[in-house]
Amino acid sequence: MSSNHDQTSMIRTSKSDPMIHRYAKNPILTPDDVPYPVSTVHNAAVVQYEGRYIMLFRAHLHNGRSVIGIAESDDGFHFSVRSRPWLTPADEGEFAEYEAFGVEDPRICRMDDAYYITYSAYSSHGVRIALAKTHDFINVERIALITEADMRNVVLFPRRFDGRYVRLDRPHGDIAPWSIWMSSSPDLIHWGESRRLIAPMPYHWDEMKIGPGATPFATSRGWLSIYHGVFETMNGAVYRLGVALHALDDPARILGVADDWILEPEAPWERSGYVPNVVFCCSAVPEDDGTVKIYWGAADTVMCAGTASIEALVDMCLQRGRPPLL
Ligand code: M1P
Repeated sequence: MSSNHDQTSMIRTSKSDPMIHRYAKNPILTPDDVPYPVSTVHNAAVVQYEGRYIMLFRAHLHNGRSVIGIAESDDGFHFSVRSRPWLTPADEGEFAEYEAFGVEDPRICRMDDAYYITYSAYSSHGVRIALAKTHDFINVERIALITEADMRNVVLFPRRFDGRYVRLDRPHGDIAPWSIWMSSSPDLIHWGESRRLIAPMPYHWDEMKIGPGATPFATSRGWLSIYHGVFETMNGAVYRLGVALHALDDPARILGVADDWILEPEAPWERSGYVPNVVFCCSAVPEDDGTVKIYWGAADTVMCAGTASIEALVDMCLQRGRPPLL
């Protein structure tokens, strides 16, 4: 990682040259597109499946609790929503106890022929992360609750390292700032070897907390990981997106964390809604043409999309980096 913290070494030269080019017809999905009553559509995971795009999105029901809906698309921008939610709180067994208040913020990771979903399970006991699996986006099998309370924002790496699965996670804590951690597992169920990887930077755009966002994807120069960072203002918190690069052979080795954010709330539907001033990412889909489609929930109310150059994001991490830990 470059140690150069020089404010003049900007990669971007103007606001008309953004890192993420917003899709012209944002928002791509709103509550009006859902054929059952919801008040929000946000924090969605998108993956390619059998030549199409599948989206799992979080939606608030009119009782204030969240379910996970499903939508499909040919081009990654125009989605149609299936008639029923895809994952609702379990009604029996261990999951029922821990999902009683809702299921939220899915992330999808393809490994071999399976698609693994990590999602937040809310209950009076706090928020835990649950792991589920699907092969066809019709049937879903819950596997395990893979964290204690309180944990959010768990993303899996899509391969094993020295035989172990690896994830990024984000514990809550009253003493330490809310940082991005890494844990590993022999079986996706039992996790350990936890260590802190990236911390919020004081008086920076992410000084209050950060959290893993999209499932990391491999580039020729490392794993790209898009995350969110939060800054507390006198007018409430502002959620922005940042990017980090992990070594291909060892994701615990951080090659760069971009100093600047890559997206901030600008559009009216990002600045105003259920929770104002939020862009929150749960997925990024790399394409064969060197771009990546990035998806974000806007103001916890609607879904938006944009595209970015993968090389430009990698350059940003390597050429305009900041220390991952202070
Ligand atoms: O309202 C913004 C986000 O707040 C929480 O995220 P985090 O704990 O990472 O700050 C979650 O409730 C998330 O769903 C929500 O979008």
